[in-house]
Amino acid sequence: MGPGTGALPPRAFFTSDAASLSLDGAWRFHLSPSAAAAPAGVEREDFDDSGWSTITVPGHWQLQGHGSPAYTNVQYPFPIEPPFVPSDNPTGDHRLTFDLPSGWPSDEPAALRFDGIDSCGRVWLNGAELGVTRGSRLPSEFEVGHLLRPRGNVLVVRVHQWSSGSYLEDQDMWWMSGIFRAVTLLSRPRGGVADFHLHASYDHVSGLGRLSITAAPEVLITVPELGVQDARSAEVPVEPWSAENPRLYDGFVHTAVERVPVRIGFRTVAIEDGVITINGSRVVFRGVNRHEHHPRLGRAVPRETALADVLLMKRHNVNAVRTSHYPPDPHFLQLCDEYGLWVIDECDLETHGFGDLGWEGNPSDDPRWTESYLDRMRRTVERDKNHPSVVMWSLGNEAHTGRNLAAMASWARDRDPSRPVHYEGDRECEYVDVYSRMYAPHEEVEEIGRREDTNARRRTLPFILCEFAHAMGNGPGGMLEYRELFERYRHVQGGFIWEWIDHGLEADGHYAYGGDFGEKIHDGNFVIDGLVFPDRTPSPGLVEFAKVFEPVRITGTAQSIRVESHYDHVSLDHLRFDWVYEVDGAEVASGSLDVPAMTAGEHAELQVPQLPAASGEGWLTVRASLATATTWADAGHVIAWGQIAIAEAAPVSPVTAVELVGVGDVLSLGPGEFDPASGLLTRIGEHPVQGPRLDLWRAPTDNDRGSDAPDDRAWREAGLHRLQHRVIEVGVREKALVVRTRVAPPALGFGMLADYHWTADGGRLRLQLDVTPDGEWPCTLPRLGLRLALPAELTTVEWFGAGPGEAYADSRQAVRTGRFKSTVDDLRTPYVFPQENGNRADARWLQITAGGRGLRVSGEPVFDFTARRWTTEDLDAARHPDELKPREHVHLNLDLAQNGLGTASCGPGVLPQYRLYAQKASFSLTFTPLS
Ligand code: IPT
Repeated sequence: MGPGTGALPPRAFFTSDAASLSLDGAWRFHLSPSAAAAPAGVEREDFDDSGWSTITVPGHWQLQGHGSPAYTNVQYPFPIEPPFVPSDNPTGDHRLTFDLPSGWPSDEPAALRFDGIDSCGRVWLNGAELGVTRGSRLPSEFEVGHLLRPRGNVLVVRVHQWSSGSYLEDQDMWWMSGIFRAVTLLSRPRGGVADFHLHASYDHVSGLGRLSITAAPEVLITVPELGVQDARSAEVPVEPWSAENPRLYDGFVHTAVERVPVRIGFRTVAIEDGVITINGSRVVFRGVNRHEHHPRLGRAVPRETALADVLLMKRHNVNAVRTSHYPPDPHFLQLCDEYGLWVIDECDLETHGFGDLGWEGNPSDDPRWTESYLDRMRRTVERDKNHPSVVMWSLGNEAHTGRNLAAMASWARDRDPSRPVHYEGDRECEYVDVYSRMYAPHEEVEEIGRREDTNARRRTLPFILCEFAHAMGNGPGGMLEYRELFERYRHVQGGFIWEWIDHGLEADGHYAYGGDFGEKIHDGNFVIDGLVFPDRTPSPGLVEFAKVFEPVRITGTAQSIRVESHYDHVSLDHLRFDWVYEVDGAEVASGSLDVPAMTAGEHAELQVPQLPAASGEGWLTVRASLATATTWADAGHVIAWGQIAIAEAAPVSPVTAVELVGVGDVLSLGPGEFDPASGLLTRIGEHPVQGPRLDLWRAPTDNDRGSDAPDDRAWREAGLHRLQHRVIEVGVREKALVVRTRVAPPALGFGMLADYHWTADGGRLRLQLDVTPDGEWPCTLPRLGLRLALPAELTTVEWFGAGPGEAYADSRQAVRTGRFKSTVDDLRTPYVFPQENGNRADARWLQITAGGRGLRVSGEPVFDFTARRWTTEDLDAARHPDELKPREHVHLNLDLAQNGLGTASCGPGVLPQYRLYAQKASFSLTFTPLS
């Protein structure tokens, strides 16, 4: 249960001008099913590995053809009897023979550094044992200078999948093993920079940066730009570092024999009156939890992928990252320094599975584990202490509470008083500096905001949501209401969405999740809960995040435009403001807007520009975009936007009942033909159709399926997925066709009376649907609307309404009113686990066509629609998107409403104002065939 053995004391991660050699690449590899079955003598230099396969280091063996990944969330996939692990402990032997580059200083010490081995590695160089690593996502260094020779060095690492360390690494992610981060040989010259701790604070009152270095006496710092030369400390006027303006000063930490390039950011983190401030200003974390994940490489995330994450975050208004639940690859933090992200750096620690035993035997309070806990914290803090981006230390995740955590906190505070300590599991806040909760519903956050907490200590602390708005599948809903709380209460300082990326792994033509590798114990698709898909395509959830958390808010009336800055540090000088005026979705004028200089947090009221008179629905869209390119986006990248309603729609002439119903084998009315028995529309103009019929069902989302009392269970118990339609009457009135039905689930007594009232004038057909609940409804409704089947070739979709993306009642900030064009295929959001998706909201009209022929639907005034090539039942039944095969129709849903999304897969459900209840309702649409 101890930490590893033989390693050098932890120190800062840096590169220098001293010699170094990357040992990444192809290694010899052999996997044994257990430690006992592993070959003897692998450490010997003359061991014959010629029959072994090769493996790429860094990498996981399970993703390179040896064994398979396995996913569990909370449960340990082995019996809980710490520190023992299964005898069937997959063991991977890795061997590499390497030469030193010419000029390697052979008489100097050298360190062999492993940035991450999962979960435990025993290391030999040239036959000599160096020690054992534990702490998968933490570095280990071994002294090897005395063992090196110019040619033919033999490095051997025996990695066990399971070790006592596994008990501390029960994070919600794939179990995958191996040397998954870089291996480097570093010359460590005598008299060089062994380690250093840079302190770079900023005094926002004086504007001075204070720089000092804690290190061996011969270590000095030079920052040419600041005129700092061979110093140990300095005080100079500087521009501060912030996530919004990540100003870095390049310098060198040096001794007579070694020079280490450093990038210095001056900033001061403080807690003042229960509020976290940075450089004197309150900050709001608009954050995400980031696991390291790549769909083919797992946690062996290449640098360009880490950069892709940072760029995507910056472009979507993310300003903070919690490195859940372990320190990331060290290069990620360099990117955070450079591009500007606040970081909560979390230690590699989670013992969640003990929760299933009521925390009986939890290592967090067991003194036998103290050294392991402290070791992990030391290695986190020492490695990452010089990063300006790191503004808080986190002890770990879901390890309950106990003395070992308290010991980590006090060690960290002692070692680095410049950063607050975070840990969500300390619910009483006995040893943390920040009160943190995960998935607290809005009302709880509101209570915390009002300082109504019964716990006196917590009432004095800043509050953050270290996890909120679970981004599993379609959702999360309710982000806007969280933002409102972050703005209402100064000490409620934002949060971190769970989570950044879906951990899907490429396999069998789709993204695999738990169970897809035949695991006996697994947690299904709970690992697919990110704002980006496994290939990092932004999901609608990320687009919504970017809008909800935009740092500038633009609102207004027909007279005035309000621009609010929600930046914490920078002014609006880097933005330009442009406007476009559209009438019925067509641009009629545009221009740029003069916005006065504004510092962080200010607002201004501006006059609406002179707009041309035009008849129709007029919307003014104002966009704030980057005036010049930054390191993370081009000039013109839109940071924020707002839409202001200027003119109302011109009235459309209503359909007046003029056509007579024709009675024969079919009933005919205007452009429509109906089946006399069912009353269903069978043809409109030249197009055969089926429907429209009342529809209340949707393919449950992960959030519908979540929680202890999931909505989808109530819906299925109410039979909403198998409603039966009984025709009460197909009534021919003179100028109307009235179809009265009762729609109800089998075996149950309640239902819905649905009356269809059809009228026509010339080429248009109008439907009024009236629904009336019959009996007591036990649950909410997934949707209330109509479905109809159209010819498969109608795949071009155009609409005037909200777009371009999908939108639901509680996740619809990111859509704007406009005219949009797409295809049935592109309307789909291919969630890794199939579920309801693709709803387009508030359509005034919709045209679904092929070569200009097809159908137009108009609302009174609006409707939502979803179009797909399969049925809702197909979608409900599918477990992976590639199971969905186009049917012989395009299926179109036209909805009055859908239930909101919520975030019940982990967290609060749909907020009351977004729930859809069975109640009396009327819904009218006009259908026009296009030919
Ligand atoms: C929370 C975990 O911290 C996180 O790792 C993840 O598992 C998340 O849940 C769900 O996806 S813990 C939970 C008990 C709220």
